[in-house]
Amino acid sequence: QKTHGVLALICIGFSLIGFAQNPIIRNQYSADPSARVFGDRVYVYPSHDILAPEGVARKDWFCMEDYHVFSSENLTDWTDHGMIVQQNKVPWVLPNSYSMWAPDCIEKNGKYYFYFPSTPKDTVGIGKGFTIGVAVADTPTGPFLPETNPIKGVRGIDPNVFIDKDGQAYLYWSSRDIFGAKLKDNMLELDSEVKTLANLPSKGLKEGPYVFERNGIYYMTYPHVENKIERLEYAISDNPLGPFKVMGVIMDESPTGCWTNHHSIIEFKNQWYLFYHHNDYSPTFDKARSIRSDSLSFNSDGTIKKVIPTLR
Ligand code: FUB
Repeated sequence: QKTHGVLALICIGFSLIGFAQNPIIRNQYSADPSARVFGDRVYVYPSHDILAPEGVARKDWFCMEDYHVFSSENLTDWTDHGMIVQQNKVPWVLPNSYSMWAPDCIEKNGKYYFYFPSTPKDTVGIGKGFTIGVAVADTPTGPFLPETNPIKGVRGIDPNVFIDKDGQAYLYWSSRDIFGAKLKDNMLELDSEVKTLANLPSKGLKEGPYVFERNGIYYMTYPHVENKIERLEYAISDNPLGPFKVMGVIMDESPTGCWTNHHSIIEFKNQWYLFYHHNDYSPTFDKARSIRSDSLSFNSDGTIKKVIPTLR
């Protein structure tokens, strides 16, 4: 009796501080969650993993043809607002390339800018590989109108956008190293030289940068692979483009073998959260992933306490 009472109290406590039930999206595979607070809701823009359709996409690889957006007011009940961008409706994306990888979305002056990487039709000036484009909307759930061309000067995956307190926006992305540049006010063009961010690990940075600011500290957070599986780590700086100082681990490698992890970090109703992914619904195939969320907290010196993933 007493034990049940204690358990009930622990559960109520967990729900008050916002431990979500994991995985948080249960109607489809999802990965690479970019969470954002817009108004009084959290919106999540993930990749949408699907199983490769026979004959048109590589069976054993990542396969994505579109993006959905989800939102919640309590981090427990999630609404799927439906598809917002589809590969064959983006003028610059190579049709049926199934490579709509990790996106991000941000609000500026009442417009919502959705950044996503994919394989371009026209590889002149880009070469083989990915580039990054933008779709723009008047609300967080769309309709999003894709730009005709990708952003000039960007080659790589996993866009992340950060807007500083002075209104300056920065775009980050990966292509072995992590790169960053200022964005123009229109949020559609680079406004500076591309910088390779300094003093991050020299090996094992493949993807997934995510920048946020707290108490004047700029946190560059990223997955880092040393032994096949990605570990979420972070570095700090007093400038959004670095140089950075590597600080430590946010989340250890998955013990069950999902080799990618990709995350975002937000503050919502005075609590910080880490969004990330795992392959909960597809334990034997780690390209069909599911997004998760757990509380995250800081030590008094601004360092991040390691997050231990919660079970379902
Ligand atoms: O989802 C495809 C790729 O896997 C992402 O772009 C990476 O961050 C990794 O999660």
